[in-house]
Amino acid sequence: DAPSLAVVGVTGAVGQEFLRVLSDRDFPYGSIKMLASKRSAGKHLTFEDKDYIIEELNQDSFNGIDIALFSAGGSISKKFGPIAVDCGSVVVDNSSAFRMDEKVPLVIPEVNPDAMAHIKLRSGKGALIANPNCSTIICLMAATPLHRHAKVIRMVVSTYQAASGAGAAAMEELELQTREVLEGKQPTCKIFKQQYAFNLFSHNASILSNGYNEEEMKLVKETRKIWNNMNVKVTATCIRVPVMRAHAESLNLQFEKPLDEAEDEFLPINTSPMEHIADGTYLQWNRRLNISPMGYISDRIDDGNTADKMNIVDGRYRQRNDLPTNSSSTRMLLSSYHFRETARDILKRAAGVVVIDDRASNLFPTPLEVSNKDDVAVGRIRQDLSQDGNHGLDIFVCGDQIRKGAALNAIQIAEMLL
Ligand code: 11C
Repeated sequence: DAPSLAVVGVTGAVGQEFLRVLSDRDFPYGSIKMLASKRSAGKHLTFEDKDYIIEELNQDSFNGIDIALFSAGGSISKKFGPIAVDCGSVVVDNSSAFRMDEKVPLVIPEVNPDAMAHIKLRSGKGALIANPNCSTIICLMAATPLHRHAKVIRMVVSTYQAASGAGAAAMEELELQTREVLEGKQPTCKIFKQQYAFNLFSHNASILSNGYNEEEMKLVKETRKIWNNMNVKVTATCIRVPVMRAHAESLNLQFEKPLDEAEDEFLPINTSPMEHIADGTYLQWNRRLNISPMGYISDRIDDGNTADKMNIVDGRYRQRNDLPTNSSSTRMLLSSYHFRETARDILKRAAGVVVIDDRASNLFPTPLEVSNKDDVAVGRIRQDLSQDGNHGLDIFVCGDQIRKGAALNAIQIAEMLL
């Protein structure tokens, strides 16, 4: 039967998004407990046409709860996370409280699902799973597919972070300040110490003794843990920009092996695809290939489903069924091709990633474009000219901070538990 859920911090920006994502994804649940602080306790909330009364979080909140989704800040997680675990719940925690705890998996489902493979629902033992920081999730959604191919040895991250990362009150402050400045009034500065509207500033996290702020060090430490690679070199500069809810990040990557950026249209019509893709690395059966329409490979290849086979005849992408239709002969045909693996192809195939990279129109990812969307968008894909031998790449990434950066990632983790 469907799991019983608890949402801790249900009135916050991420708490509210948990509910939207649960509903959007038809997450199966037997019951949901809506938990918040004393301030919100007793208020009513409607979710999927049902009325709920928000309950005050307390020691007994987790009896009978299978999955507890926490987003109420680090101190609440530290206090109540272990209580929920003792009750046998699996806690998916959005705070930084347990991320660097060796015993707690830090998971992005598209990146390191294996890290939580040992955790089971209703095993009699509860467990904690940490959701990474939003900047790390958005960064690694784009960097990991490339890392799998050419191994990232150094990464320079510059962030442009939205108000939502600092919570619903910061979003309200940005809106209020924007109005105030336009009306010629003094902006109200409560959440941030300085004017936010029409400005930007170094991320508000505390500055550490090494000169980095905590947000920057999260990118360093969480990347190492998620990639299970203590040697990857990461440096970051995190900036708060007056954008409502999606973060942008510039990534400069240095690879151990060469990795081309590649042009979209490298397979001309009327020439043998063999010749044009033989210079690359490999084609793996059952992978999605993306080459633009008009004769370029563009279909999804699904093993066992002939209708979706890649059809290339005389260098042209043909309509379905031009190719031998039984699976093994098609497989032989395809395996004779060598597909050139490039950064753009890799990103286009990556789960949870969309490529927006229209150089001709100067159209690339924007925070507005990805707001309220699940996928992380990547563009400005280009070779880093300062590095020799195609060992460097620059990309620009945008992702919805509240969604993939927080609530969606947590609920994908919960889905893996099912
Ligand atoms: C931001 N990522 O955008 C931060 C806030 O470790 O979960 C979230 C801090 C955290 O400001």
